[in-house]
Amino acid sequence: MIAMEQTMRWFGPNDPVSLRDIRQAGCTGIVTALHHLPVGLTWTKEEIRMRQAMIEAEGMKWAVVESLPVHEDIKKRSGHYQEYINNYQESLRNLGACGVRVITYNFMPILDWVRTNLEYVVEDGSRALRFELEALIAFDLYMLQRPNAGQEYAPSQVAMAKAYYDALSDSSKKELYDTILQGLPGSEESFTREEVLAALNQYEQIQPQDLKSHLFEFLKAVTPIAEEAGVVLAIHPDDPPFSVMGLPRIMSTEQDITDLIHAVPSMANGLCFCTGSYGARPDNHIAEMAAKFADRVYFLHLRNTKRDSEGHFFEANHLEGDTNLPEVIYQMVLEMQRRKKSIPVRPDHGHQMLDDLGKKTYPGYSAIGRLRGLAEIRGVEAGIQLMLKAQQSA
Ligand code: DNO
Repeated sequence: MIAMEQTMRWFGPNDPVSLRDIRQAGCTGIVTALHHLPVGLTWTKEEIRMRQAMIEAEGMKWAVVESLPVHEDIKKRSGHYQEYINNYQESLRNLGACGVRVITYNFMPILDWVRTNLEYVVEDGSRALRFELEALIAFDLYMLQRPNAGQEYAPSQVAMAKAYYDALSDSSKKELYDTILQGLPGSEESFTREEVLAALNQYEQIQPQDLKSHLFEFLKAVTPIAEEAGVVLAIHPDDPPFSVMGLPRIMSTEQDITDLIHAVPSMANGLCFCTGSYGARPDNHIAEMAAKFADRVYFLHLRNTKRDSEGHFFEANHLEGDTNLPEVIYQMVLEMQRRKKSIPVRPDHGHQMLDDLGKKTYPGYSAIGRLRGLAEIRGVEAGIQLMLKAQQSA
């Protein structure tokens, strides 16, 4: 029976988790990107092959690109967007020529994922990433001081955020600030207040439907090239799956996925199905979505979240939390048999635990927590396969 291709994300030669570590976790595939190249530049075959050679020297293959980032000009459809689309097309051709076939990207303006606490202590002493709505609102209103932000929140939310902010010590304020403005995962850069305000301001006139149409225009330009090059695109959802700091968000719900496929039916237009991102919304029914869009899932991020009624959530262990991951894995096992092809999966984040508690790691990407997640995922999949085989022979 065809099984999922087990992968982990690797941030490149500076990642404290080595390729050897990932191999020992049982992976055959690597998920990585050319993080050292500025966003928008073409990825040349030479650069791609250099990275591939490092991975292959450790007995694995470069299974998925995460991410081939989309330049802000493309999202805003302004400035040099046409040139950046040309570069993107060229990068797809080069990746295809080198045999790297799954390309993850996202269409979140300015910031990638956002959390307000990177060291939330769970009751077993491990650490997880957490999102507190009032912390984000406090940041927006009292630290960033984004003009007009006050009008976007309900008075009760403002009151909660004010109380939250007033209770913070100076060092906690600084920590909150740094946490939210982390920049992209895998990078150390973060942004200044002025830079963020200027960037946010450029999205002032861009409504969600505008951003959506910019995404569809982008896909209309790149999917024909992807088809020719033999690669598929996999869009990562918004994380968290709702608007932050007034920014438009357009890949958060089941309807968003339906619109995406409807606008650009090419089979090169697919999904990175991230259960942790979609799962932070109570109105997303993850297992049903996995079944409905199974044929478009080209990459699977398995992660769980535990929500509370106030809009906060933290990243729970893979088999705990609000999402039933075995149900999702079951849908993917069925899909792989239909497609007669493996789907790459990675444990998306893990708790910082055991020896890793004393180490400096990329938030969410310490080795041992992900190893636990992957081992659990692998076990669930093996059980499902056994059950299906027994059903078939009955
Ligand atoms: C966070 C990740 C995201 C993801 C990008 C894909 O840990 O899941 O940063 O890599 O959004 O483009």
